[in-house]
Amino acid sequence: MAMVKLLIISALVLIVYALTCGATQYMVGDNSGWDISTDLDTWAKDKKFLVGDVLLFQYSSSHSVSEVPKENYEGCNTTNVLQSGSNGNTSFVLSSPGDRYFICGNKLHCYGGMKLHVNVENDQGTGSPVEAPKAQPGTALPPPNSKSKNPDVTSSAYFNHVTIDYMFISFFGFLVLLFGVK
Ligand SMILES: *[C@@H]1O[C@H](CO)[C@@H](O)[C@H](O)[C@H]1NC(C)=O
Ligand SMILES: *[C@@H]1O[C@H](CO)[C@@H](O)[C@H](O)[C@H]1NC(C)=O
Ligand SMILES: [Cu+2]
Repeated sequence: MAMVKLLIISALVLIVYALTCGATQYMVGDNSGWDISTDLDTWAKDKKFLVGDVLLFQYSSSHSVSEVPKENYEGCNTTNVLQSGSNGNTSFVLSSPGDRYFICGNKLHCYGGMKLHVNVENDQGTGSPVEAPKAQPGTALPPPNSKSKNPDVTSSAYFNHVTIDYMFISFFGFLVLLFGVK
């Protein structure tokens, strides 16, 4: 009996490990979504964004979302948009470390606080499905460099798949542990 308990605990640990190792998809603003009424600073404050994570923006038709360089973020300036979406469901892959800046395409909303800045960190853990650029351990994060970013918006489905694969493999291992050892 004790052996079975041990196996179950090991399997659970494995599942949790697999879940935390996969890329995370963050729903911006959680249930409030990407909205003028959402306190986005507070939402972002307690989160650690890692390379490979995905930001999913969901919003009503009066809004849009644009990624802009830092210079344009402060003044809600949409002249130099890196990438944007307006269909109500837009995801951005955080494909490299550094700062990323998002604003609503409606300037007044942006002035009202509908803007989001996240700092993306290198994933120090193992098993990340994303090939993060190999920085020397112990050195500071590279300075933000928006020019070198090449986020691929369409690849977010791939990251979801990877996470689901991890879950599946873990669950399969769990079953093998439960029924294979008697
Ligand atoms: C907006 O940014 C562009 C450069 O991206 C700059 O030329 C322009 O002057 C800015 N507009 C305002 C109103 O600051
Ligand atoms: C919104 O986008 C996410 C990620 O791209 C996707 O998983 C989800 O199915 C989409 N939802 C809708 C309602 O289109
Ligand atoms: Cu808006």
